[in-house]
Amino acid sequence: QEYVALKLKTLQWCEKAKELIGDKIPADADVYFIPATLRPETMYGQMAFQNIFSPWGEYDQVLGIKGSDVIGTLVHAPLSIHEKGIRILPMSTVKPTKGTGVVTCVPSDSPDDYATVLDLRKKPEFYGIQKEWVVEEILPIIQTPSSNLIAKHLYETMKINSPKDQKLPEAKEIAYKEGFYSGVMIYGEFKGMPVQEAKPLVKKQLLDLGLAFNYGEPDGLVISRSG
Ligand code: ZZB
Repeated sequence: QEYVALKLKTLQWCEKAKELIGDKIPADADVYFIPATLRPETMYGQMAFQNIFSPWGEYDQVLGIKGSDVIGTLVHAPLSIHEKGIRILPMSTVKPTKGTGVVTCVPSDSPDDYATVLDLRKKPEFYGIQKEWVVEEILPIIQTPSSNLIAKHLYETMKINSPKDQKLPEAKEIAYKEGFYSGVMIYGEFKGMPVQEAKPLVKKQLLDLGLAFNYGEPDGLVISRSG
């Protein structure tokens, strides 16, 4: 899998993380969260950064910190319309075995992200988050024959009703195909261009700006892949 690994710079730690980090990380150090994506062309619509509940890998040399300890932390997301930063939020369906185990949230084009965003807004107390951290308005980025918000469209027409819905892998495949083969950019610098052409250009832009790097992962490494 040819991923793009994004560099999300930490702007402000949440209270819990501050406490745990103490003086283990110098106050002026740049700290990045690194989600892996296959859809660099959707990065304009990042509106939350989702972290796993389970502990991070053993490779963390400086300190060990759980995903749940950094929820609410403010990070800068490359190209996102939310220039003041986005909050780290929980996602119960993140796989610790894929990519870096953390993922960026694009509810316009990812059915999994759309389902999670709806659930987070429905149960903020359960997730221990503030409702305002989950932005209400979803930015349309790609027009396909069926919608300019394909994730919402599939969620509704396929009658998906939770982040754990069995129909989500199928919805993801449809969204990938439709976005790639018949999608046209309707936001950003490459507006008007087919997704197939814009994708490598957005990727190059992220790499040139030093906001991302290439990240390859053998397909076989992933344990619970769908399809
Ligand atoms: C942003 C994005 C926007 C993504 C989109 C998808 C879509 P795949 O196809 O199964 O290989 N991802 C990355 N790491 C994880 C993880 N540890 N657990 C769960 N999801 C993860 O999956 C690759 C995609 O899965 C990546 O691309 C990432 O989400 C997510 F509009 O990044 B993506 C139709 C999909 N649209």
